[in-house]
Amino acid sequence: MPPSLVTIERHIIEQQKEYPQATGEFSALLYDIAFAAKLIAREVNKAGLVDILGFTGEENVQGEQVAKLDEFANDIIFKALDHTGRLCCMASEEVKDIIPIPEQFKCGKYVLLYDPLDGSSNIDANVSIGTIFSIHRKISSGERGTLEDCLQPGYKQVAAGYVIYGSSTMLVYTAGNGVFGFTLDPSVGEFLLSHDHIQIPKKGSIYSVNEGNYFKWDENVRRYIDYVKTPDKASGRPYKSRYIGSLVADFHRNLLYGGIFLYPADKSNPNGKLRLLYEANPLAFIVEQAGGYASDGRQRILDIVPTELHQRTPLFIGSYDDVKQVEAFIQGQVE
Ligand code: P6P
Repeated sequence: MPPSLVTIERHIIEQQKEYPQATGEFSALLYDIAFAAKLIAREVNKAGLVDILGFTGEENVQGEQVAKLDEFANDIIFKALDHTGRLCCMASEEVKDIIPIPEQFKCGKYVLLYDPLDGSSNIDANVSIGTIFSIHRKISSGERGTLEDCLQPGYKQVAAGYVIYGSSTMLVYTAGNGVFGFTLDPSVGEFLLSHDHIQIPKKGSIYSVNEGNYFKWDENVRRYIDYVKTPDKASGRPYKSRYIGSLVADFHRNLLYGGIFLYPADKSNPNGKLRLLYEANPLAFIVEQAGGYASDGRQRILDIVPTELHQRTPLFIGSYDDVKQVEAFIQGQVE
């Protein structure tokens, strides 16, 4: 079957054969997420035409203005998955506490953590935005999910993925057996395999960071940015600067082309800005499966043991050699 005709459903079933112990439940969960992504894509792609742009006037748990599409995406994911019997609980960037499965529905053995629409501040400017998701197994003893089920380190993830709503809508996921990209064919409403076994170049030539924060960073981070900007043909410098300001879009470009994305801690964000559970962890799982690496500057992102649902982390993610190099700068190993 040519890749262009491999739907995500077919791919998930074929992947399931790799894991004889895998139940259809996990495959169905990924299918449910793909279904929610199609519904969100439909609204995102016509957002400019209907009254769904702009802000609701409310604030989310992050104290950020909630864009109408944010709220819509959050609701879509919840309603597409709350009754399926595959989840024991959920957690969303938009919701302060864990989201229980309604009493009337059966609970399942998986946990879904998600950022329904990352980069939403870019919505009105028609810049690519994305959904990010992370799946863990339930570990608590009771029938219904608890905070304990959500606060698991990233290396325990069963699967992770993102949807990027851009010039085309793509769903990229890993279940621990490689990274696969599917492009939505709106004419048939199917995600079709378009990127088989994505691998990120071991070293890139793109750095992606908000340099407006330069004077708020630690001195070693500033030295790294100065280093990548210093011309040196032998080491492929200066790197190209690319920053969209939408994590999924910046990550996706680097995943395909190589490079490093940085959101360091700074004086305004002493623990970094990005969220561990539903932003850094899923992207770290994906990038490691693609041969890259993700760090908070001192340790592997996937080894961090979470203590809070919405905790932040500094994030350095992308090509293996580049992330290892910025770690060496941060740890003072480079003069
Ligand atoms: P800054 C978007 O608001 C977001 O959460 C990520 O998608 C993006 O990478 C980051 O914040 C951009 O932050 O401070 O550069 O605007």
